[in-house]
Amino acid sequence: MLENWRYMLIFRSSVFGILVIFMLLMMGFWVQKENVVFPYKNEQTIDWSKTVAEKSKELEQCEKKLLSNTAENKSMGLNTLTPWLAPIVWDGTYDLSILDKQHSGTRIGLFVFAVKKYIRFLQLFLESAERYFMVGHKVTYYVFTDKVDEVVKPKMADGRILQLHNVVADQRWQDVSMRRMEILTVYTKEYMPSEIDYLVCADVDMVFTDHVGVEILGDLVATIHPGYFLSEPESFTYERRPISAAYIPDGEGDFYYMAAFYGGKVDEIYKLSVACQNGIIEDKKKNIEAVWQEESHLNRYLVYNKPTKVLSPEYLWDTNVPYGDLVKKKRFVILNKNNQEIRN
Ligand code: 4GW
Ligand code: MN
Repeated sequence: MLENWRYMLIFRSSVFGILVIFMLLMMGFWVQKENVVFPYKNEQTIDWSKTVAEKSKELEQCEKKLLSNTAENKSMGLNTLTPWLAPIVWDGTYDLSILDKQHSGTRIGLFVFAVKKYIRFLQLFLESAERYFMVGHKVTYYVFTDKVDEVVKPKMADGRILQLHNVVADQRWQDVSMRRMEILTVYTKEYMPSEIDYLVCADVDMVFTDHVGVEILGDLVATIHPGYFLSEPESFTYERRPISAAYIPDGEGDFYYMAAFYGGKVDEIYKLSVACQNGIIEDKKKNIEAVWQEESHLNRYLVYNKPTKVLSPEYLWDTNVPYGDLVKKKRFVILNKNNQEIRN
């Protein structure tokens, strides 16, 4: 008897359950029909073109990354981060208003040699720097020349200082170029620590053509050579002779940096210049010279002392090299010089 009751109860509750499910399903159909469940169906669809436009900056960077990741072009030169996660500065990768505030009060040095016939480049270099280099910040120009009397002082903004220094004019141009390292070892130790926070070293046969500001500052900063930003490391023109102090073995090295624009904290440039100068002296003792003089020693140093920031070829452009369309801003441009005319 008791068993029967139990079956009756189970049977009844199952029938009841099925009925409830059936009713819910019917309600569902009704509700959907009345457009209550999906009321947003009639609302506006997303305007993707607008979203895409807003994201254009990000996409530009993605585009660069995609380009650099294709099979035929594994070059790292278009990335925005190095493999050791240092930023590679391209237009659009930094917020200048934040950085300018962070650097209010920062003192920046610009080191340049204008020896012998290269004095002719100095005026344009300085005038363009007044227009584009670290505008609104404290700047000291450290100009080294054998012709102090011939220097034309540009009209300078407040907070900017021009220091003129005499330097010997080496006979060989290679020595003129390398002499810069020796002078750096002295000034970054003796004078600059009390005068500036960061030092930027530049070639003089150049002109600033667009903004170059505090976004380039970092502990140790170097610029990718415009002729090699798409190249594979095997084709970098590092010093490949093991006998040289600038030797870099195959398989090592990340970028080919150009010695025409690099910088960092004064003590970092002190360490860099001492290492490079020692390499130059070692090579001289062996009666050899690195393939690209101090640029080779600089590249060697930067393989084993990774820069904390890398500048894209926007910061060192050469109008004679291809793929300029990948480099939207050309901020610091190499002058086309008449080699015959300026040769010493
Ligand atoms: C060939 O006769 C010369 S002269 C190659 C360099 C010379 C030179 C270089 C010079 O007579 N005086 C001088 O002050 N320099 C400095 O070294 C100057 O700051 C110049 O920008 C830097 C490197 O030389 P560069 O610009 O000729 O090197 P590249 O061709 O690699 O940019
Ligand atoms: Mn140059």
